[in-house]
Amino acid sequence: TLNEIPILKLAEVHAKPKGHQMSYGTAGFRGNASGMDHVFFRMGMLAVLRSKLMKATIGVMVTASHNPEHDNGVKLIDPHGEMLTQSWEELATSLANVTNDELIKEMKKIVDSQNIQLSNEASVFIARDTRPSSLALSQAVLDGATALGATCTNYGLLTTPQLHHIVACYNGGNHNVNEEQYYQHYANAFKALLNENLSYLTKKPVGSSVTVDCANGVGAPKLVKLAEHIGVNIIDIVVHNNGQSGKLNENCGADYVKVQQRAPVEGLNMEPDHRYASFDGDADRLVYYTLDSDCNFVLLDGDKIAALFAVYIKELLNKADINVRLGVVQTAYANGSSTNYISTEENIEVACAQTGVKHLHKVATAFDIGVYFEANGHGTVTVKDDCLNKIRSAATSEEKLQEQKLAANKLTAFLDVVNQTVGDAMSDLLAVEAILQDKGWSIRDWSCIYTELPNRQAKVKVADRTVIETTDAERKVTKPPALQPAIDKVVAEYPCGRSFVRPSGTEDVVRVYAESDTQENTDKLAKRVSLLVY
Ligand code: NG1
Ligand code: ZN
Repeated sequence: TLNEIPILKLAEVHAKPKGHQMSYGTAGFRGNASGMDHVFFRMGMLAVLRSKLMKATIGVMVTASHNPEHDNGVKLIDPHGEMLTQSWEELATSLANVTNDELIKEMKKIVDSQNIQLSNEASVFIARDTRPSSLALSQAVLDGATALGATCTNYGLLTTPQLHHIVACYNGGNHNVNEEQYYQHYANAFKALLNENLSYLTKKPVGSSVTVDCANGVGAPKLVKLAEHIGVNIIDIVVHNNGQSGKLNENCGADYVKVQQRAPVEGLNMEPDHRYASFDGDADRLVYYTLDSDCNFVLLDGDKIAALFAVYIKELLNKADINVRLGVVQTAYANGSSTNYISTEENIEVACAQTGVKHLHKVATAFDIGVYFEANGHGTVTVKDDCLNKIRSAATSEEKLQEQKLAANKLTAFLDVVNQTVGDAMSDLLAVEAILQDKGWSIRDWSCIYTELPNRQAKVKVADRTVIETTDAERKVTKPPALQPAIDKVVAEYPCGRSFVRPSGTEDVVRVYAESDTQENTDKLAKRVSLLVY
């Protein structure tokens, strides 16, 4: 049974403000940090229930990712390091929204409906980002989890993907996993991959540095540690926006760079052809950028990272003569040129999923090897176990030629560098750096694989964004009924035109996307479609 008295006592401390309603969105609860304390407390309790049900450790991450510093958020991590299963999102939403008086009743409802054995043990891992509100809010999670008697481990500051990694490894049986082990794992995997590359000893493009804007977030101190574990003689990472002076995500970070299509305002004296990268506030997104020889800003976003990964994997599969199903998963935000390049030019299967990595992840795992990225830089590679075994055995097979074994070996090493649980800016950075190094490519060579169609993202504030409903991986509006025909009509006026609108899952806005032949046309198209939404 539930130990009601201590729960109710703590629930008073973390009382819900009247009328405050939230829902578990694309990436957990997110909003202005003030007034959200009860949500964190309750998610601590929900994590315990989930842990008892799954008989495994559950993670709770306190972060609002790329949102402004005054926001915060919380998301649960399931046993294999994946996002909370969708059917529990509703439970989370109801639990966050009941009054204090209804709290026990609501929890009992969850216990009954999910058939949870309250006598089971529970274990919860907690971590947080660097927001000023995160310490107190992670304490609220701890209070909630301990109120239900769970064993809690507080990892303090971590990037979101680090916590995913730790939860997945722990539940996989590695009970010594911790932050240090994370660095060792990725540093060793990266070094092993470079060692597979015979030309590494002679040519050394990685020797030139990569400058990383860490959005003044938790990625900064963590990336410094990772770089130390690899060694500056192997990779030279220069960390910018480390939180010493600037504000979190303000005029910097992956979201700013991607949406504004410009470099962070402070700190970078950009030089042509040098490699620059940006993380977001919790280091699960990565974008690259540089200046071309005319000093124009050139962005290499999630689409381009996906293309690089997919083509590299395809080449290694071909070289190793391994036949498996490789696919790339994108969202409607993927640039049309990237889709065309991957599917038509490179002949790799492309699927389109709904926005939100949990949707992409699911579609990706249907492939033997799935590469998924959101255009904003959140993504990774998934591999089926039997496929991984196939590649591993090819690496040592007597029947394979030396060259084929080498390629299989390299592919195994590459798959070790990516964090298969979730998009991880640090591990994706290493993967990109390793591929460029292996191919002997400059950032310019990479950016030239295809040329993006000019594109624009806009936000429209409306009274109620939920009146807009979509279908076909959010590419078409179903409600209100008159909207889609109106969009189609406008889009038809622009060469290579494409545009769609969808309600955001993380902000109270409707997002508008447009692309067409020129930036001028694209901006006009975005504006006209925005006006249709009002
Ligand atoms: P919403 O607000 O639902 O568009 C945004 C991003 C998603 C995803 C989530 C979670 C865009 C257009 N949308 O979702 O891709 O990353 O945040 O962080 O970038
Ligand atoms: Zn993030």
